[in-house]
Amino acid sequence: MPSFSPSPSPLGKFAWAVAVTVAAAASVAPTAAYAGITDAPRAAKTSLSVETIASGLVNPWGLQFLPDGRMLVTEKPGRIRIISTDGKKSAPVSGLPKVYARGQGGLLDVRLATDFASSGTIFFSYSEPRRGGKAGTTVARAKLVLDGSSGGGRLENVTVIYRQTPAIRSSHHFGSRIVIDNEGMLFVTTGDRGSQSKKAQDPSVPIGKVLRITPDGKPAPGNPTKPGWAPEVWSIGHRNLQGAVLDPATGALWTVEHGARGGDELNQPQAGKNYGWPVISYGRHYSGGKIGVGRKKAGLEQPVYYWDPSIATSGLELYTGDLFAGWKGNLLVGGLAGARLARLILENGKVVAEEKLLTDRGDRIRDVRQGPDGAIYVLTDDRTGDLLRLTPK
Ligand SMILES: [Ca+2]
Repeated sequence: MPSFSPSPSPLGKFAWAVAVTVAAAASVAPTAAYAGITDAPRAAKTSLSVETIASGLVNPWGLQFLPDGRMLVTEKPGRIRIISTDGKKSAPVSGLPKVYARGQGGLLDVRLATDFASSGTIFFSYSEPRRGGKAGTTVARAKLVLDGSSGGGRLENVTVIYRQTPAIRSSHHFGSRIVIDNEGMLFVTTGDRGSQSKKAQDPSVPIGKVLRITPDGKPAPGNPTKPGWAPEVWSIGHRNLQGAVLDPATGALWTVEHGARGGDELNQPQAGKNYGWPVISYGRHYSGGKIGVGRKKAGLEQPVYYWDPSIATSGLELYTGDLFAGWKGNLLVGGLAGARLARLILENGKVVAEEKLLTDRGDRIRDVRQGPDGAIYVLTDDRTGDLLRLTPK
């Protein structure tokens, strides 16, 4: 299916909207015939109830459920708060390191260790201030000690386990999500730091990569062993990955990454493969210029799906619950500039239909997680961001 390329003229957005409307009218339901990788047929519409659980969160970035149903939320300026099931926000968890809270930088993702219930161990990623005004993505491990009386907590034994190098003087493209795989290893997504896109093709440098490390930050066993590859590198050629999720049934990793204009991608990164940035892309530079050699090149992977116009992909979840009938196995993608939650229906690893949810609110969606109740929880990116709970209406 040919993609529609919006023109940079003021009429471009309008023309795109017309094209989408026409495409939707032509194919209302997913059909086996659809074999494209963008603008999938529109999925059946879901009616949602949207409940604001908590508000006034400062640029919340990462959401994680505790075993008791409460939630950890990171705020980009460098705080973790614990949110009770009825929406009460704790004081900031104490003991966090200083973060580089500028531009896209700050406290990013948080993830519970698989043995959290007994160990209290969490992992978190952040933009770390480095020497000379530089910064880089860093992953730390700590013990979260919950305080029953205040509803808050503190971090103990904070240990940096991994530092992306080299540090760069830039506040752009830090990634970063943490996903724990079925072997207990950590996938960590990074970004190309904006000014370092060529390094995304250099497998010896952990910039513009998916990384896979042990809980101690060492290269994970089973990583690709290819000449010139740093041992922690899983896949290369990525621009800025702010969404990642594991398919627990297959162990496969799914990621979304910000492209340039019109080139946001969904990928299923596999060991040792090259996902193309900045040699191939469906997007164009924001200046309008062509990227690399075009859309395809032998030896470079194609995305599973891409968005044109870009929605500015952030959080990514794979739905496994029962509350939303028929959603099992769907991917949910938060869009920042796109101000939506995209629901992708997959068949045989391909996107066959897409639904655009929450489009009437104008919220930038930063993270999306399935709760223990099967409801969907999203964080909106704003100086006074919200934690929303979505259920079927
Ligand atoms: Ca790509």
